[in-house]
Amino acid sequence: MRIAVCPGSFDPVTKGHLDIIHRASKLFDKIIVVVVINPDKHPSFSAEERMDMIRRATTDIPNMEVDNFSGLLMDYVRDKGAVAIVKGLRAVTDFEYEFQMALINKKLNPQADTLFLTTATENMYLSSSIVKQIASFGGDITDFVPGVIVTEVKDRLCRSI
Ligand code: COD
Repeated sequence: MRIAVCPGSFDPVTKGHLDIIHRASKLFDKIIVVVVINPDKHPSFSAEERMDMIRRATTDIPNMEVDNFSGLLMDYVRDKGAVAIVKGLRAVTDFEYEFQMALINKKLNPQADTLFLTTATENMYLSSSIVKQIASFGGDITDFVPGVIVTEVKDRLCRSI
C-alpha cells in the first residue's frame, strides 16, 4: 500500500488545503493528514479542534486518516511507512522555504520524497492567516473555508486578533 502524509498547521483548514488533500487522495492508496504541533506557535484552534474540522470537511474521502504529531516530520513518515510527503505550492514565495525543507527531509529519510502540487488558481492567495484576519473583522469567509466549519471559525475569531 502506497501511503502519503499531508502535513500542515491547518489553523484552520481552508479550501486551499482541501484541494491539495483531495488531489493527493487520488494519487495514493492512503493519505494521512497530519496536524503538526509546533510548540513555538500559538494556534487559534487546539490540535483536537483542527483534526475535528478536517474530519468534518473530508467525509467524502474514504482513503484518508487524520492524526497529529509533534517532532521531526520524517520520523513520523518513517513510522507510518509512507513513501511521500505531499505539499501545496502557492507562489514563488513558498518555493525557497519548501525547497530547503524537501532537501533536508530527503537527507533525514532517503526512503521518502516530497511531492509538490501546484495550487488551484482560485486558491493562490489563500492562507489560514488571511482567513483569520478576515474573520476577526467580521468579514465573510464562506468562499475560503469548508461550509461545515464557517460558523465555528467566525465565532472563535471574531474580534479575537
Ligand atoms: N493552496 C495550496 N496549498 C496550500 C494553500 C493553498 N491556498 N494553503 C496552504 N497550502 C499548503 C502549504 O503549502 C503546505 O504544504 C500545507 O498546505 C499546509 O499549510 P499550513 O499553512 O497549514 O501549514 P504550514 O506551512 O505552517 O506547515 C509547515 C509544516 C508543519 C508542514 C512544517 O513546519 C513541518 O514539516 N514541521 C515539522 C518539523 C520538521 O520536521 N521540520 C523539518 C526539518 S528542519
